[in-house]
Amino acid sequence: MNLFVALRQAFPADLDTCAIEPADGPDTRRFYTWRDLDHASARIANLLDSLALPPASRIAVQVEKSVEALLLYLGVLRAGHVFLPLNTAYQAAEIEYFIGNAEPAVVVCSGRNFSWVSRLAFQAGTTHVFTLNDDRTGTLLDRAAFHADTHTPAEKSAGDLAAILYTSGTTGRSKGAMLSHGNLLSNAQTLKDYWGWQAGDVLIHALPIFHVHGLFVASHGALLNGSKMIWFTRFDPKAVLARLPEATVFMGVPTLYVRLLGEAGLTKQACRNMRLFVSGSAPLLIETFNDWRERTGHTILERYGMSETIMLTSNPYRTEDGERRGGTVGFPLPGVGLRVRDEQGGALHVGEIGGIEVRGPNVFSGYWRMPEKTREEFTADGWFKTGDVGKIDAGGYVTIVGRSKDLIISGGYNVYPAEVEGYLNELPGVAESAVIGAPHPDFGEGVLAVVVPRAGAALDGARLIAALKTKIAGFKVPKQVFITNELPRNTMGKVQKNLLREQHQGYFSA
Ligand code: MLC
Ligand code: AMP
Repeated sequence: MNLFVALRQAFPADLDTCAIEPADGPDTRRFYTWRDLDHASARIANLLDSLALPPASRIAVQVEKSVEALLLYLGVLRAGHVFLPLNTAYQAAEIEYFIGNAEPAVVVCSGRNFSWVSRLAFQAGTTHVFTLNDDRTGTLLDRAAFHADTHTPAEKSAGDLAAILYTSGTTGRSKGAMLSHGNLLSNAQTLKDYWGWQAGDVLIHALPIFHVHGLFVASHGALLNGSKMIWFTRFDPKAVLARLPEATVFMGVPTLYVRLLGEAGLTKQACRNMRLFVSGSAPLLIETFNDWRERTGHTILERYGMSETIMLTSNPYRTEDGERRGGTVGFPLPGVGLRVRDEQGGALHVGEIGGIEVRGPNVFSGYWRMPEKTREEFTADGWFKTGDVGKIDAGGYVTIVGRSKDLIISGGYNVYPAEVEGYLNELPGVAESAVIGAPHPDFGEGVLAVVVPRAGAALDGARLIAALKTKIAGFKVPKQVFITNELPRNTMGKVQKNLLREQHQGYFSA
């Protein structure tokens, strides 16, 4: 079934009630009814139909968060094309790669980026570039306004592609994880049940909508339950706190919880109507888990997932299913298989640490146009190797203890050291570099770089940082660069990042 059809069927009978209430942005007096969602997504789908694109065309979207951006997602599903969201922090070199690799038929960008994005898009063979700004202006909506507000959704089967999410590789370039209508719908239905979504729920939506957490887990959750969303275009802890008494569900990466805890107004009283706080995308520190319980009386439910699989595990919602255990990511979700294997692929005993492998209706079909990479990431018997390292205890709780992939997660965003090192090494005077993560009180992990100058070159860390900021997304840029004469290497010549991590582990906390 087309995912859009399932979401649309979940709309409440009274289409004139509020579906989305903007809590910030240009016009907070305006709100969106379920009928508005239906009509606006129909107009966008009709516009896409009018372009006579090949079936399952990629629609690449790099726009600021807005309700209209979500409507564009729904319109793309409705028309049967493939949604390709892109982080607004990505700059030209990053966008050039995504567009070149995905070959989208349509690109939607914000008006202020039109000149450079459209140049890259047309070079890559894209035929249509529209603009969409966060104040409801832009050519996309101008054009959609001429189209009918009814639309028969494209027929889709479970295996048909619905979205591509780019996720960086350990080595080499980003890979597009291909997610189908069936992947997304089955996972959304599982979470609706497992997290006890109920009548009267109201979700505070304060995450970006270009990644799994905000776009799928949060939005699908509310839509599939016909629940209202209080919609923030950016996370501001004070503003979120002010609306908390009206809400029942909140989802965030750990940084959002850390920042909310920094607000004196976070009290049991402020959370009096809340039913569920969900955390994920990065490890939630046990201190944050405990402090939250102390301050609010609520136990955060931590879950674990990834772009390739959407949600994999969750702590229980209902007490009869068990307690929510801090420091763990709970149990594999119903229908999800999860096992832990040693480096040779051998089975491990309860409590032993190894690579986490998964399978289930939520697991993606492969990386866009990378059959080799896809094969490498699946075992011979069809399990996906997550690259996360963990264990399962006797009670079935899964704990993630680390990652075999060289990945830093900063504030819920993934940073691949190899990518940042590649950019650093191209800067004048740099001989080589090593990028590492160090514990960070706000972001969980913060990015640091250690750089070796070329013979005779005098390097300045601040200059290197400034140069990187013009090339790659800001969250990937090291917060500090250390200049050194040589990198520590083992006898095989491999850089010993563990030594660098030890050396700099106190940098952000000091
Ligand atoms: C912003 N900055 C960051 C950063 N976010 N630096 C490191 N890590 C981050 N995450 C930097 C910017 O580059 C900028 O630097 C400065 O901080 C201010 O930018 P900002 O945009 O104003 O920051 P802020 O609004 O404070 O953003 C912080 C944040 C945001 C935590 C609200 O990062 C965020 O929304 N994170 C959520 C990410 C998310 O949704 N992840 C889910 C992935 S899905 P300068 O130097 O220019 O000032 C997934 C699967 C799963 O992982 O399981 O869910
Ligand atoms: P992404 O590729 O952006 O989807 O990021 C997925 C990765 O985020 C996973 O492979 C994990 O390493 C990490 N992750 C997600 N949720 C959690 C969690 N609750 N605890 C620890 N790591 C997590």
